[in-house]
Amino acid sequence: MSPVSIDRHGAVAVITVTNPPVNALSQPVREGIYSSIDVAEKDDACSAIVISCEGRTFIAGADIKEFGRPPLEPYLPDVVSRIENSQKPVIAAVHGTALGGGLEIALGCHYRIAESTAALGLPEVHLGLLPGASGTQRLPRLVGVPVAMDMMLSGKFVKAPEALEIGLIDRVSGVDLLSEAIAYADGYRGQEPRRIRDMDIQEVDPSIFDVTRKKMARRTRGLISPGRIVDAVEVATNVSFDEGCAIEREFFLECMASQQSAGLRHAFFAERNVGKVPNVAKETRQRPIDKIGVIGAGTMGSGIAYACLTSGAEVVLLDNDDRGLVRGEKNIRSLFAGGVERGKITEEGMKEGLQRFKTSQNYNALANVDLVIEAVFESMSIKKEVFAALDQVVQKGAILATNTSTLSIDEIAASTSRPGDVIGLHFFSPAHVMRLLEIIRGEETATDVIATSLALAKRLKKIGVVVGNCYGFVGNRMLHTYGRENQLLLLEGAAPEYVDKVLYDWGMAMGPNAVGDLAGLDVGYKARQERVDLPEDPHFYRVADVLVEMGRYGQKTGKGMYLYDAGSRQPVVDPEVTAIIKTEAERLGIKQRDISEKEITERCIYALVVEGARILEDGIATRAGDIDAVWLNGYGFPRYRGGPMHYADNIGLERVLTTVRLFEEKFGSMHWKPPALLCELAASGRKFSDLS
Ligand code: T1G
Repeated sequence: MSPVSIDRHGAVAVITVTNPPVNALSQPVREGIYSSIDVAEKDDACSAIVISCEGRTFIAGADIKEFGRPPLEPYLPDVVSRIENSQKPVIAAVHGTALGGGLEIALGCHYRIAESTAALGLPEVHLGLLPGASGTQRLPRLVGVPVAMDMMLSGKFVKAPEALEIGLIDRVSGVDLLSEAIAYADGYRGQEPRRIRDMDIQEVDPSIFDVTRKKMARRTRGLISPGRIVDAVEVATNVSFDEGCAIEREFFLECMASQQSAGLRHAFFAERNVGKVPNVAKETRQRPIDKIGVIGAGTMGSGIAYACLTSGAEVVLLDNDDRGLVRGEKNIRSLFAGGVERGKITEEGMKEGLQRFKTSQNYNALANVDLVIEAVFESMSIKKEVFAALDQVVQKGAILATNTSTLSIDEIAASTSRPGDVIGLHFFSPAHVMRLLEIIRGEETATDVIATSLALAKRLKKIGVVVGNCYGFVGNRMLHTYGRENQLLLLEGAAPEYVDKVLYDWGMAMGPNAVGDLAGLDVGYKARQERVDLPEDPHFYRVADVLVEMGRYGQKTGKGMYLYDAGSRQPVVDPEVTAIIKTEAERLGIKQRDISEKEITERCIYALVVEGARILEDGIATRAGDIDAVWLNGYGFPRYRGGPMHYADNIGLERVLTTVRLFEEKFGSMHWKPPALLCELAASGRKFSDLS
């Protein structure tokens, strides 16, 4: 049965797309729209046409699931042209989000009417693409070059009222979109349809294209499609519409074939698959999470409290130190003020949010909350005390969550009489910004507590990844190996600034040494002191340990791996650190040498892949894509590379294994013994992505 139907309302034919969940333009949808236009044109009783959608949204784009496979006719540009060449006026009735190919379908229509809550956009750039159904040629004609380029380069969704202002739509509907669209279409009966392809592009200063390229270069370093978007729009100002469409097609196919687009498309689906947790059915009843208690008013606690407040929850922030509590409240108020300044929230929203916010120094204030998130000092004994106290005070059925970044959930749960209600909610700093939320299930964590935690992540607009309970869970367990290789490379002769530059140029948001100084070298140091399972390796994190023991914690002390001028976060190379590393290497009998960029990249990134494979073997992550989602959203891994596991799949696991074996020979089996899973997949020519 076709996902596209057509019926007539008076003299207006209504073409309806029904292809849940988002009316994506799969081949049957494209075929259905194309043939329905034919039918409507042949119907003498029809004088105008409406294209509308069932369900929660207008067409949200091409069907991304079809990408990477041989394209099937009718191709989307041809469907859009078919609409535009209709002799009868075609009106797009937009609700929800008209995105990508969906907006291009609407641009092929002669007029556009949208609900006031609708949004429209061309977010292809987030998939390493550019609009591929003539959007780069029609949009500038309709809204002008600057607005069109901004929409396509940012991928932003434009809300209906603004869309009306810029001329992207012609009308904002009232409550009944479809009947208004039919009446609106009826008003155009007999008139020559207005085709965007016939519009001229508003004159622009040609320098706008190079200015835009320069402005974008830093933000989109290494990406292909943003540049191609600018090229396509520049072409639109110089050649005919048809020539422009042909050039756009070339650019589109080039981007579609790129590993960057494959990586970004993998990221898109990986972040949507994280919510599919074995033995946690989608329909699992959730517990309420409207009243949230946060314990610990430090940077993390106040950031978590702010994130919960902006999600609409009531929040009580608790701290046993009154000055700490004052600082926490002050931080929350300044976060709200910052949000208003940046236009993220309104003054009204801030006022309303602060009305839902309370502070207390008494656990009784948490008696009736639905969820407690503990964010106190990373010490097991302190956390156990906190949870024992919560167990006495908080109402039955409430969820008791810890924001620990490495400690055992089971051990913390054991300090309560209700381990089923205990879960890990590992936020990443800054908690109100970083999208990742690691949800750590304990041995006894109840299914509905996991389901509710996933719902909380969605409500906080975070990527909630359910992971198992082990030291460091997924992200930090892997970060430990990445940091280990960085530290060893320093001893072996690679300067901190060299390692950082190589990995930054490779795509990481920041080099590991700059990250260490930012987070505080003392944080990792304390965590290592608490560990009982560290390998007997005198080289292990030696440089970081020596610096911390010298009081060099990083930015917070003005020096760490680098020097920092007062008030500056700009790392400055410190010759003293070079000397410290050299002395330490000599003491350990390590002969320093020149190290290639390739070795630095492979040792740091393959360390992640090896640990990721071990995490899959241990069942700590459900699927390789979950590990990618963690590293893309919590650790600044370059999104266009899809995450460490996708990157390894792209390299080919046989090649990865060969290099890992070389490292094992050179550096020993303690860190580089190839995981059985990696050997198995490499031997059978499979990928990590074949596992899930
Ligand atoms: N194709 C296939 N599946 C899609 C999809 C798409 N375009 N968009 C969403 N889904 C699935 C998604 O995988 C999930 O599936 C379910 O829908 C709900 O999604 C030629 C080339 C529309 C704002 O980039 O931004 O058109 O997990 O969890 O939070 O120029 O989905 O339930 O099985 O995200 O309410 C351009 C991508 C494509 C829009 C809804 N369009 N989608 O958000 O739900 S390229 C996009 C979104 C293109 C043309 C080019 C969001 C949303 P499952 P969800 P949501």
